[in-house]
Amino acid sequence: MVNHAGGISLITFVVAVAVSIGYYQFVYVPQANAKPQLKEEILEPPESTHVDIVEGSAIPSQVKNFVPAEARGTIEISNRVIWTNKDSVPHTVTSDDGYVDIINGKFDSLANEEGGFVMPGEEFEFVFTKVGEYPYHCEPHPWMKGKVVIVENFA
Ligand SMILES: [Cu+2]
Repeated sequence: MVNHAGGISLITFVVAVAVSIGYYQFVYVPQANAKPQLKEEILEPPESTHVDIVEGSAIPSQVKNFVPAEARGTIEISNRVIWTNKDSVPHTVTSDDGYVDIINGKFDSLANEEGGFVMPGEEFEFVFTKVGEYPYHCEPHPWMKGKVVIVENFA
């Protein structure tokens, strides 16, 4: 009698553990790791904000490099920023404070899978999925400084 009851409670215990592990592995963990659901307009904004890296940006005495130095985008509309290197030397677009976007990762052309430097005539693009201010610079030419400001959409 005692043994039989013990057997049932052991089975109950094993089942309960299996259910908890299953819940943790297949329900809790996937939910905890899932990226937040963001609106399509944030992930794929219909418009882009443009910044030029102008000719002569590598010259320390030249005041103009990232133009405009402060680029403004609106979330859900133009929170994708595209930098075009119109200079004759490679540059980078690198966050001052190591900002990591929850969807698009590190705000740094050097962290980009295509290789890092924005070569002459090429573009670098980054989609900011959150309203905020994002100061950045160029790694080899630290006097090149810019800022992206992504503002709320009041439309
Ligand atoms: Cu540069």
